[in-house]
Amino acid sequence: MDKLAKDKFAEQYMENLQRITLKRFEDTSDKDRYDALCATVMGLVNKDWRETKAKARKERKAYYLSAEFLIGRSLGNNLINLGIYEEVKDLLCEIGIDFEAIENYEDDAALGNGGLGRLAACFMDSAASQSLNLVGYGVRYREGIFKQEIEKGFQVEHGDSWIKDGDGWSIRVDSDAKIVKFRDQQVKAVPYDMPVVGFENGVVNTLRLWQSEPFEEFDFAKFNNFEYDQAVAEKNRAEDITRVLYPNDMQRAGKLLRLKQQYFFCSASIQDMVETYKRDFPTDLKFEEFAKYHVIQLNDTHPIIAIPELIRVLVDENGIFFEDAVNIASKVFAFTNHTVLQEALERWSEDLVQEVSPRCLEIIEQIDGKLVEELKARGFSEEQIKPYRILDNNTVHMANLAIYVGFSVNGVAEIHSQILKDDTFKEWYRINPEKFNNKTNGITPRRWLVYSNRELTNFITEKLGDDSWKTDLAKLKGLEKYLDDEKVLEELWDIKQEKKNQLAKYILENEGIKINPESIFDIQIKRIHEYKRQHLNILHIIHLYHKLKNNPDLDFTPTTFIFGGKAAPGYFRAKGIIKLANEVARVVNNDPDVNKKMKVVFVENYRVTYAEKLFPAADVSEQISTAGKEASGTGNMKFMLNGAITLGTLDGANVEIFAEAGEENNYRFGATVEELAEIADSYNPFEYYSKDENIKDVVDSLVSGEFKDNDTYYFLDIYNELIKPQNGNRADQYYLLKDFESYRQTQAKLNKEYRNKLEWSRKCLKNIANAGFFSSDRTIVNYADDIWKID
Ligand code: T68
Repeated sequence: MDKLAKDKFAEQYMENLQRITLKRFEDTSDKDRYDALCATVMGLVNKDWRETKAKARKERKAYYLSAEFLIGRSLGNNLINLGIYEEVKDLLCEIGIDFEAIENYEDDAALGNGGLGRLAACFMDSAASQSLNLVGYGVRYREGIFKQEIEKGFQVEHGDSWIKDGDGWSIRVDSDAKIVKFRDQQVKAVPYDMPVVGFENGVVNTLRLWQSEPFEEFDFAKFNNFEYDQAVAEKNRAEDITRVLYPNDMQRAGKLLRLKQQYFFCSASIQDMVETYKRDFPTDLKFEEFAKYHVIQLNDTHPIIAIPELIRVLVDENGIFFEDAVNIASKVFAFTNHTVLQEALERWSEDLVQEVSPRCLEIIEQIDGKLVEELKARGFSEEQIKPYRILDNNTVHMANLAIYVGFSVNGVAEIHSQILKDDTFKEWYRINPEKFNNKTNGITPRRWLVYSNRELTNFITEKLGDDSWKTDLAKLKGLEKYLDDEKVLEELWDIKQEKKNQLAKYILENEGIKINPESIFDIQIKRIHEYKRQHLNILHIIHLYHKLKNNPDLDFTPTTFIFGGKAAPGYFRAKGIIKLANEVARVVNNDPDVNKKMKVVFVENYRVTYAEKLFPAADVSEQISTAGKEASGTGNMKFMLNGAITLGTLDGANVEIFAEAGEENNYRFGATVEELAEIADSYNPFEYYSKDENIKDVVDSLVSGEFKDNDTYYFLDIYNELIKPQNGNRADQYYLLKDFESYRQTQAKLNKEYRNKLEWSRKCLKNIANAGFFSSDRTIVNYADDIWKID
């Protein structure tokens, strides 16, 4: 910003502040000041936004359909991408405004559960920064993911009405509202557009989130007829559709309202595309050319209902033949899978689809009929056709629908994409190998490094000589020339120490726990799930605790174990894991025999904004899922980019992290996918329990009374799962006991090696230097080149 721009910004800001509040400057609140800043930034991006839109008109575009966008805060990110963060901060400081207080005023836009939703947000940032024509379509939930409170060690959920005081980052576009018709209800879908600011490139793309509203604002006929309750009920029924985000990741909801949400935003988005197409190409409209201008990426199974919806709109509203409509759809849709867990792959009962959109069900039946015919013609028997069926047993298999109609199916890391071909979708791979491809996930370096770790950002820019790495992350490789430079390695260590000091201060303020900033920061932050094995980490902590208790002089580098994450409200065992972490923390932290050497912290309400403080401060990144279960992971990449060492299994993108940075610069442990497949039928966790004293000791501690679960049976449940076969399933579904010893040894090795500061710092640098591949800029360009064919 030059002087002129700065003055203009200041002037605009004061003008906005006055326009919004009618108050004297001294009387304005943090909220007033925050609102004025939003308005000023929105004013600043307005022109680029309009111009980006105008330029993209009549051009081929990609559309990212996602039920979730986990955005977090926008203020800092937008200022960074506009290239004016520091200037604006200084400027506000000059007029006596506490910038940090203003930043903290903003609520997270937490419209997602975890990795899948955050990936969508990173993709939007990267597409804009790479000047790609990508439009995001999603749902404007009034309540995002619940706020987590920890009470007596238990998770308690609270509502997250993030827009109750307004939303400075959206523009409501009434003129683009759509009508969405359900079998028994019509609602208005009103778009709220959010600007997606590219990094210092003048591009501003659009994220369009739909809000459900009553078709008629208020039924006065009913009201006047003394049917007041019913008039209100109708309004509520419409608003219910986008009232709240479903908080279960990895578990299909199977609820009518959830399918309604999906159909709601898909129908509105499809109508939007078709209408815009007709407006932009008014003469000799050829729908055969629709696919020339549109490609739609389906983020998991949630938006797959968009396929029959597009066909419905083409056939019923535009007079296209069914066959032609399917043909168009087959060139438009591409599908991304994010999990191999069967319980997450969506299947809807026919009744539910019928209740939401009878016409879509009819179209699905027709598509299924076409599929069966084709396979029969290829000589498939009834039995052989079964796994392909879109409609089977009165159930609609969403993934099958997308794979059959779509032209592309991708997994999100190499190993995951391989498992899709070998296992999850092996039948499809046999007949359509050409549809299958991999797109390894990535993260945006702007939010996850430039914004959240300014110290490391400055270090990198200084060492590389310029800051072009911010949009070309492969350039980090240039840092390798400092691998043997002791001064630089010490500098890097000091930066990590500074971030750890900052986190320690924040944790003291927010969790009331004092931690030693010089200890190893060992961090596991992600949704709580058995397959992610937070309880493996906890069992190992119990093991260490017992060891230290027995031998206070044990040679052990002091370590702080940090956890964060939410459990789905209905997931009993995940909630038990949270209670266990908190209970172990209580016991350990209050034990003067050990608490100089180890501490355990479960941070409350882990979210994007907390993550921004945690990743930069980590020494050890816990990525310990059962091999074959974590599709990719993206937290692993955020840790790596911020100079943490991965302690992980050969799972998801860990495999690629080890390959890029070198296994010798990380800590790999545990069984591989192949090893687990081999023992799947013979594995007996009880043997591990009875033969390994360490294992027996920690497993027994779950029920010995040492840790108290307030008679909830949470700990007994975990104990049982580990060693008692249950309803036909063997115990220890996720191979904790199998991997325990390997994990213990690797932890011990790491704990020792941390003391060699230079060697450790060298590993950190090696990881940072090789994190370039994990930029979502690379990922999004891969999508654009291979799948979307947009430049
Ligand atoms: C995650 N999936 C994968 N799902 O678990 C993770 N599910 O390995 C991967 O890195 C990430 O996707 C991005 O590809 C999820 O986060 C959900 O959040 C989810 C939400 C609703 C329903 C099902």
